[in-house]
Amino acid sequence: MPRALITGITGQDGLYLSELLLAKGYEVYGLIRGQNNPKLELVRNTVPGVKLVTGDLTDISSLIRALEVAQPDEVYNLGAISFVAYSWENALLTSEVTGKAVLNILEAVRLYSHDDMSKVRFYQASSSEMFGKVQEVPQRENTLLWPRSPYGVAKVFGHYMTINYRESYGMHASSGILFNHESPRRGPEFVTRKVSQAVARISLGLQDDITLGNLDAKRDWGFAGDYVDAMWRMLQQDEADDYVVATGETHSIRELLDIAFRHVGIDDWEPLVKQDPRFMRPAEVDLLIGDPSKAHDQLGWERKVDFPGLVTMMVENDLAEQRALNGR
Ligand code: NDP
Ligand code: GDR
Repeated sequence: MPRALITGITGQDGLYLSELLLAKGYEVYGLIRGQNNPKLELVRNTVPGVKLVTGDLTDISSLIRALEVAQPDEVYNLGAISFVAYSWENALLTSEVTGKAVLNILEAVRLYSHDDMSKVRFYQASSSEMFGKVQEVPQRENTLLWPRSPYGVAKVFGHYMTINYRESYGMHASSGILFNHESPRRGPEFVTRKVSQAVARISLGLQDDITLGNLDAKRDWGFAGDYVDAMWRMLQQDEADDYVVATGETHSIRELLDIAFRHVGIDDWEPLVKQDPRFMRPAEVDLLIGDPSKAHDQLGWERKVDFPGLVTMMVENDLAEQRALNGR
């Protein structure tokens, strides 16, 4: 039975990846931080087969201990401070957790493996946020990186450190440059979930309007359930490498609003959307669109859910959730 250790087990991707690996017959361990993590019950209820081990990415001794407990064949490093807007207000913390801690886990894997680099395969959750200021459209594995947020800069560090461990020590370390991926499990701070929750509540008469920031930014949005499959495929290759995972389509926040509101029968939605500079970013990533050709050709990866399918899935989920919460 193959064994995997996942950091970021309480997050959106941690849950989907756990489900995928459990279904494939893996013994799955999840790193969980804090003495009383509020998401512990969520993990236990959603993926009861996962074994939990405490640890924090900023504490290398806890990572070595987690590796000794899990004895994994594969390590998926999904843990991070992942909210871009938060990263300006907490830049040093983001650098520690999203950036420097990647080195902690790479080093922990190296020490645990006693330089036997066939022992563990490693996945790093890199991000399209590393592309930042548009240099090339669509963005590919070798597009120049020009990050526009402390989060993006931290991810660049983790990305190159992963490449460096592959080149320096021969570690089977792959970096997935994943474009935005969403789901009903997305945190409510991210724009897709903020919109799907608000649209559900507005249509049920529980909320009057929604306040957002920049409506013109464009993102290449896919479904998280499809994207974790690409992570797994990367670690099944003979050689480690870096891959862009994206849909190859881009949509603005306005298009997201249009599909979500129309799904609940509201065509004239503009009066319901307010803008507030509070939700604008000091530096914006205006346009993201990825070229997933390499992942298609070498990993045989395909996305299954398209953009309208994703938005309606999220709105339907929030309608059901809000009805249950509010007895409607
Ligand atoms: P989430 O924000 O949903 O989950 C982040 C996870 O990181 C949580 O489980 C959180 O645990 C954990 N974490 C935070 N700080 C620490 C720490 N100090 N030690 C250990 N764990 C910690 O993110 P997603 O699931 O959406 O994303 C997974 C990864 O992929 C992240 O690295 C993200 O940056 C990256 N990524 C995501 C994309 C997306 O569109 N979703 C696109 C590209 C990259 P806790 O509950 O304890 O806070
Ligand atoms: P992003 O996702 O920054 O791309 O990072 P987010 O959903 O936060 O923002 C997407 C775009 O929407 C604009 N926007 C708003 N965003 C939020 N959160 N709230 C608002 O009210 C709002 N109004 C407009 C933003 O300005 C931005 O342009 C996500 C995270 O999952 C990262 O961890 C991951 O690396 C990248 O995707 C790829």
